Amino acid sequence: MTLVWTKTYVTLVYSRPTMKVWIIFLLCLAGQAFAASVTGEEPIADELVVEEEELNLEDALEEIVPEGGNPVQVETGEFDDVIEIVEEDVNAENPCLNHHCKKGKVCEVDEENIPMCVCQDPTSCPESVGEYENVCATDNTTYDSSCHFFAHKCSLEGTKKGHKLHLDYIGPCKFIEPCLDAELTEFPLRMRDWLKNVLVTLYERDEENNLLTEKQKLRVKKIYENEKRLQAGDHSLDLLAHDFEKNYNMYIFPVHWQFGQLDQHPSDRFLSHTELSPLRAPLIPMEHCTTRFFEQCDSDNDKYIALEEWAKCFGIKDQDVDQDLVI
Ligand SMILES: *[C@@H]1O[C@H](CO)[C@@H](O)[C@H](O)[C@H]1NC(C)=O
Ligand SMILES: [Ca+2]
Ligand SMILES: [Ca+2]
Repeated sequence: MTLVWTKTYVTLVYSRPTMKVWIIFLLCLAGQAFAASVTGEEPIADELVVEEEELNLEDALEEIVPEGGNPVQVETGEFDDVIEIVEEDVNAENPCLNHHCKKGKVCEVDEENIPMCVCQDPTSCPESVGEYENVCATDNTTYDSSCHFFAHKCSLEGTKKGHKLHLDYIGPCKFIEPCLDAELTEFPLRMRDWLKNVLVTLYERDEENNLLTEKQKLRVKKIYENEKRLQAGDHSLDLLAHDFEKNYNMYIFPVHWQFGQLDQHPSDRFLSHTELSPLRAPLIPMEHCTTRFFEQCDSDNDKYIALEEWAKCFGIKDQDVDQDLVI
């Protein structure tokens, strides 16, 4: 199952400028390592290269990482409610040329040649060529592609059903084992370790100073240079738990950092379902505790994960939650 994660990021590699490639590649490896510790599979780096040609996850990914988005600073976009951007271009003969519509809609002109966004006919979506293009929605229905999903969601616009319908995860709907209490406690252990390793790896590869900001680098430097740091590897849960206790301080920043990467639409210290998706959607098929973990993170049940809630579910103490670390 680690492949899903791999594919997701490999596609990104080929649709972004080269500097971004590294980030994705690294995330990819890290993601594999994270997922592999559940499945018992060894991370296989070769897959990264092999899979590239078969992939056409663009649509699905657009909502995970929109165009030009730094996959680490994942820009989630309101993929259910993207603001329609209308650019005037006097030279354009086709009024639809620069008229952007949100996902699920396409531009058409009315009798007066005024462009407008209308729901896309699902049959006009490119035919999906493989299961990896499928997406599973929150109603446990598989859609051929995210295009098909958003076209359908558009047709429900204004209804309660439509409002509640979201893209849940990448891939066809499948039976996802219930997450047991004991397994749920493992999730943050591995996730924290993974976040820390992603950051350290970004730091190591940051030759051109593009992967992390100066402020972020200062924070990661301390972790990187700490001799007591637990090196990346396939560690037992006992060791991870022990390390979290012993080297607790090293985990504070990575947890804040990930929150900041997701909290961009808007950056209000709350994560919406949409903002969380770039992390959730590729993870769910591999990590059966993902949904339950993030559900229980929202301890006040308001459908948003506040910074305090986020930090708490990763085991960060109240007194260590710091807005200024979300950089
Ligand atoms: C969702 O659909 C899959 C495949 O059709 C099925 O195996 C699974 O049990 C369903 N899950 C739920 C929660 O209904
Ligand atoms: Ca937000
Ligand atoms: Ca909440």
